[in-house]
Amino acid sequence: MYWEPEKETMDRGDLEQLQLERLQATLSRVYRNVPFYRQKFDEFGVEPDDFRSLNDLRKLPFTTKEDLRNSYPYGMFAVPLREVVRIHASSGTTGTSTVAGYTKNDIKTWSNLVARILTAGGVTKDDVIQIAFGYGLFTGGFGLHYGAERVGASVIPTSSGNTARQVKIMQDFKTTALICTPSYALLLADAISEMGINVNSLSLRYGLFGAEPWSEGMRTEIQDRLKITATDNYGLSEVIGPGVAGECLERQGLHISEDHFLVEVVNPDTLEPIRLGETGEMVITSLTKEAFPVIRYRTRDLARLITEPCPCGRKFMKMSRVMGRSDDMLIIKGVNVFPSQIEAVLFAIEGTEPHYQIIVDRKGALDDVTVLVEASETIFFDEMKKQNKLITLIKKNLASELGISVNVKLVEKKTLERTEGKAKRVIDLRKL
Ligand code: DLL
Repeated sequence: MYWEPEKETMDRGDLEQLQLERLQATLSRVYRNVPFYRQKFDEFGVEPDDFRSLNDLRKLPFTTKEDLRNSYPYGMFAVPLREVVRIHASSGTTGTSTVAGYTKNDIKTWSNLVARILTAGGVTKDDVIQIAFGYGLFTGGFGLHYGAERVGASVIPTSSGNTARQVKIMQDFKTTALICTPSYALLLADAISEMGINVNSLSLRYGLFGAEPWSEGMRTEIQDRLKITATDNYGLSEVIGPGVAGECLERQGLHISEDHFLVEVVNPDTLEPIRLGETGEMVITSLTKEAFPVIRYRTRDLARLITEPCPCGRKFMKMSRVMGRSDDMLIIKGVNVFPSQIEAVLFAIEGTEPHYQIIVDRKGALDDVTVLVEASETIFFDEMKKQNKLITLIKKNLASELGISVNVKLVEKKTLERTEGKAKRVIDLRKL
């Protein structure tokens, strides 16, 4: 089922024509209204009229998070503040936060884009949707909320936290679709079993998860434990929030709403375009946003584009799941390692709980990595011999996946910190 069939199944040629028209309009708008972009155009000796094909976009430089921070709070807005009806901001945990503004039209567009993703993930107006993303400056709660209302579903804005209450509401209000981060979905699954509730007695059918990286193993775990079909959706506040891309029920990659976002994939070191289908950093240009357009925004997210046609009939190109952020990549003994690779190994091993943390430290000149894994109760209270056997197995599988050896430590169930939002997988003591 499609939300906007005429757009989602658009012929490639028509789509590229639409993208070009919208790109030209966006470029003229930012040239006229955003001093930062006008300066870049001037510096690179180009004018809005010089963009005759989609490839011409390469005449412009990239925009970075740093650029957005330098224009804090409203410097990148392309409309006067009186036309802005909503303001969100990123958390700013790694520096000044970035601020996103929306006009009335932007909110309409955004709701539609989220409605597409919800529909692709199996949700209809007959669903009762529990939104357990934080409502506030974070785009997750409000973004999904407006999209869910647009679909016409019954929306329960529980926001994040208060896990026992979430479960009670899920039970009493007969929630059919759950929306939150994948790590919070697992925490809810734990709470459901601890409260002695049989998951089959709940009405849950679909889960739409996003806002953080997760592995196929984690999807299997969530689907098995909550008895739902779980899809992945992607977005970022600088680009619009949730609604940039989302999986259909095939669950083989996330359809990008290409009529609103132009995606390039570049080598994060050289910034050169890479061959179609290879993994690189996603760079996104907004094609319809009014208040806060972004041109060639470097997301830092690593993924690859999938061009094979999807059996669902949508024509939009897909992106693979995000394997991690280029700034999350660990370089251990000279080898590049992503937390998601470690997660994939752990989830395939019997006897471990789906909770882990990666501690990176420096011993002398060398990086030293310890993976803390929660062991299931039976293993933990078992004889040392069994525990050691499990540790050896995890180490062996990690070494063969990563190509380097890391330390592994089993910890008791529930010792690692749980989050209601985005999980913190890596603790880097080198930076502390
Ligand atoms: O997380 C927007 C969002 C909300 C997306 C709810 C989906 C659902 P930010 O807080 O600005 O916005 O964080 C954006 O989160 O650059 C990625 O690194 C990461 N991220 C988002 N979705 C996914 C995903 C929201 N499905 C940053 N898989 C992005 C992996 C994701 N990483």
